[in-house]
Amino acid sequence: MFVVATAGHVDHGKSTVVRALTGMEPDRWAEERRRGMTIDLGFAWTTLPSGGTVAFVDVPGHERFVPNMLAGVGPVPAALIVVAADEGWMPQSAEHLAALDALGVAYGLLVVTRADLADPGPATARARAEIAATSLGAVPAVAVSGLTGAGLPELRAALDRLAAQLPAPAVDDPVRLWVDRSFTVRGSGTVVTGTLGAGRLRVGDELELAGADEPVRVRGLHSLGEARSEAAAVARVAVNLRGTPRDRLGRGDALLTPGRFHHTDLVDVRLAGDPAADLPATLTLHVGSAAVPVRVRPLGPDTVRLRLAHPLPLLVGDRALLRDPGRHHVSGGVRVLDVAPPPLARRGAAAARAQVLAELDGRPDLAGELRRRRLIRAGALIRMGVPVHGEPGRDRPACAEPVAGDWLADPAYWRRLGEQVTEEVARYAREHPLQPGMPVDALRQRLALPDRVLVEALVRPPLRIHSGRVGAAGADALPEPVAQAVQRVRAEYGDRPFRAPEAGRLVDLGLGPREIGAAVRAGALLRLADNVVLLPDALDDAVRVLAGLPQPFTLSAARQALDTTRRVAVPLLELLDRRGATRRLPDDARIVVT
Ligand SMILES: Nc1nc2c(ncn2[C@@H]2O[C@H](COP(=O)(O)OP(=O)(O)OP(=O)(O)O)[C@@H](O)[C@H]2O)c(=O)[nH]1
Ligand SMILES: [Mg+2]
Repeated sequence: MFVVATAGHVDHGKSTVVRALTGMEPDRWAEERRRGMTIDLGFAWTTLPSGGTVAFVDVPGHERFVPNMLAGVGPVPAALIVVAADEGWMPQSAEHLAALDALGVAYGLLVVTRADLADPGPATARARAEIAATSLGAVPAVAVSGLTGAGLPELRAALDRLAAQLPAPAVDDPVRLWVDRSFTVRGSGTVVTGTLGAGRLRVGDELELAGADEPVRVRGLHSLGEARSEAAAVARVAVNLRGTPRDRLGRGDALLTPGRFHHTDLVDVRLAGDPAADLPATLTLHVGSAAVPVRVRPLGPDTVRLRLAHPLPLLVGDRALLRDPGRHHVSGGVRVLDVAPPPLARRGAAAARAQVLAELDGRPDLAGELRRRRLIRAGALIRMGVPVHGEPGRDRPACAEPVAGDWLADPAYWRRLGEQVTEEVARYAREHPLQPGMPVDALRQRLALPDRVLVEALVRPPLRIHSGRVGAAGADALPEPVAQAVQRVRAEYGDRPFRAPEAGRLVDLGLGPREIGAAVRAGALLRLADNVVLLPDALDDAVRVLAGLPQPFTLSAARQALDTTRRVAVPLLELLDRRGATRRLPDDARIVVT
């Protein structure tokens, strides 16, 4: 199937030619048929001589309904430009063509209708000249009469040739179905329709709906009036949604493959063509079937920042159109350069941003994004429309390799971070000589990194992470001054291991509360109570000595056997009790547990 939208001035015969080709009525509303005028989008389809199917999105020509026209052509990559032989080129011929040009529509046909009423030659020549100057370029032209049927076989053949030219649809891309219609079917609930330009839909799929917390589920699927279990792009589809009230969505909403689109209300864009210097400060942005008021902030000669009245799922490279609804004027096309641009808070930030944008062309560029953003999750880039595996057919660039988790980094920035880690850890060691290394989280904050796994990935030998701290390998050994103090304790008390230094003696040895804390954390001293410390091997030695006593033994017997004082013996035995090495009996005597 391929989908083509009509375009052209009011009453030039768009609906008539669609009706003649398909035998279907594109004007769905009684009011449209009564007034003989299309108001909203119409849908019809037919089989071509080749056996292929063409589906039409028939648009209104009246200037009042240009927003409806734009919702129809927005997601459709081919156009049937209709001009009446007897009226020739008219204002909405021009406005519709400007819209197709702004959206970059590159495939189309010129149909000169009402050829029974006037010589189609002049209208054809003028229209071809106008069209040739746009993204459509030179297009084939067919003269037809809806009245006599003349030219219809030629038009069918021309549609077949157009279909053959269209690029193959990207059926594996994520789905972004712009809703052009929503209604309720009794017994089935909410149904939305749209032109599926890429990807595929299946019954049972879960889709994301902007602004909704819960995913929506595809309950049923129709294409060209028939129920399907699956529809692949390009296709007109009607999607029945399970449990989604009709007032939750309508034209301009999009159903999305979950997790694949970034919803943004701020974009930097390039204006196509020769941008008018006096672009109004507020305009309407048309993209897909959506129309959203935007505030325009000029940045560079052909770049502007758009603040959207509500967020849309936009990708880098998207084409859209700006229109001045007051002046009935298509201001021009835009190409999305950045869907997550930085705020412009500082003085001169706008000028600097303009320079950055001057280098961008809307083609997603992984290395460039990483250079500008320095560090970003792969998922976030994918949601902006930037493939993280490099270009198909090209070597995967080194920067496509995550540095940690799903984080991607600009290689130069990552190298600088590695150097900073060494500097920060050395500085921390100087400022906190008693700490066994820099806490990982302190380092993360110091480097302004958003995720701890990044710090972990940046720590390389000789640095290492031990107990949540970054230090030189072996630095969980003691800071130098403490190590020396412990050494002195060992020299002095090694042969009477249960004699704890008195408080004054500890100070003489260089062991204040902070030093004792550092030594205890590092396992170099054992703290029994405030200011009561032993060498760490004392515990095992004590158990050995106590096991040699007649069991059970009293506190006093233990004190004598260990050659120590109550000051040490009481907390030491309590510690051994807690560790289960000794057990205290009801009469306060103890036994060694074997
Ligand atoms: N004689 C003659 N009349 C035609 C032909 N095509 C359309 N008409 C008449 O022109 C009028 C407008 O035709 P439509 O098909 O409704 O035009 P349209 O472009 O769809 O109009 P809008 O949707 O309102 O923009 C109708 O009265 C048609 O009968 C034709 O080939 N020959
Ligand atoms: Mg019509």
